[in-house]
Amino acid sequence: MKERLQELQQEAIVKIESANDLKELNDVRVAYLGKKGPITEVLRGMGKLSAEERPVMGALANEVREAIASSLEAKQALLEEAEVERKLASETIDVTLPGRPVKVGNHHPLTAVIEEIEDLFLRMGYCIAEGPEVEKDYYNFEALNLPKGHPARDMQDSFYITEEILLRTHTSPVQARTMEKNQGKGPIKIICPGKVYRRDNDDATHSHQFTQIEGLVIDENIRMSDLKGTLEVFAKKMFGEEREIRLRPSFFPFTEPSVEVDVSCHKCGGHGCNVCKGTGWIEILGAGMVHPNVLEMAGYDSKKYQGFAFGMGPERIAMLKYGVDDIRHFYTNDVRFLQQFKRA
Ligand code: FA5
Repeated sequence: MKERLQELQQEAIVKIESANDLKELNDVRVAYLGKKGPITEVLRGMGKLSAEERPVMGALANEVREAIASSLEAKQALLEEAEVERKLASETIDVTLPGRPVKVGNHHPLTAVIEEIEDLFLRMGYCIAEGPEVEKDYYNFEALNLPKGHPARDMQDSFYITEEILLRTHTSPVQARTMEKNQGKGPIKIICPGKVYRRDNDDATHSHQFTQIEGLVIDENIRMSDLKGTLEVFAKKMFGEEREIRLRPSFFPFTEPSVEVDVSCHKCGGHGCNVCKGTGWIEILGAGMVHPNVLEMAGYDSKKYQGFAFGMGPERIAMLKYGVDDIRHFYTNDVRFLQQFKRA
């Protein structure tokens, strides 16, 4: 038994020495020190030994185990060190390689223009109001003086979901909702940005889904001159201090009188060019004094309160401001286009 134990020790040490990696070393550990290993096997035969021999053999078996264990430990340390060295050699970093460029994103031009418009009106004391894009026919049309069957509904070809529900065609329903919420009392000064939908054919200046920003001011003694002054400030801040505006008579069922607002062409200064189609003016929005019927329907006393409202399309404003020739560029998300609008 003594010889067998010494033989096993030598055998194990040879195998430990020749192990090439941690896995092989572990296999040796399991083979020699495991419960089913040869040392355990030898110890099982101890029962046949005399009482004097037994402790001697037990001590020898422990020595053999410890010798194998410590040589396993030493080899493991060597192999681990070799593994670290191998990794370091294979993962050498070439610090002279050029770095990978980091792509920095920026605001979508439309978002940037909407935020610019919002900031401008917030500084003039307006609040931002929002409303649902899936809207009731009542708020989109009826509460805005457009009863069912009114011919002016054809001005905004609509996506209906049911007879009473549609995708809003403009942001004006937010005015109706806000006035109704105020229960006919007190002033209102809001702008309402948001998405709107129309069954328009997509072309260079039309999209079936686009954005609008509505403005609404309600108070006592509000006049057309307040509307004009507000829009003049807006045009100068948006397109340059030397810009002028002009109001042309128009028609919207929810405003009376109604106007289309033009701004003098920023490219030619009003002399006429390809941007303004030779007229010197560019149309930017629709506006007017809130129709008394709209005020009354929302519970406001139209003798006491007056108001003005306007609605603009930020896509068209962005097109004018940045000289974009096709509205579809805003929706096709070509990074070559989007990257040109880095904020200062
Ligand atoms: C309206 O939608 C009115 N609600 C605006 C208004 C509000 C008038 C309050 C008076 C008082 P209009 O249909 O003209 O008006 O649309 C307003 C703006 O939306 C237009 O000047 C234009 O800039 C933009 N617009 C209209 N249709 C499209 C379209 N298909 N694609 C992109 N922009 C559009």
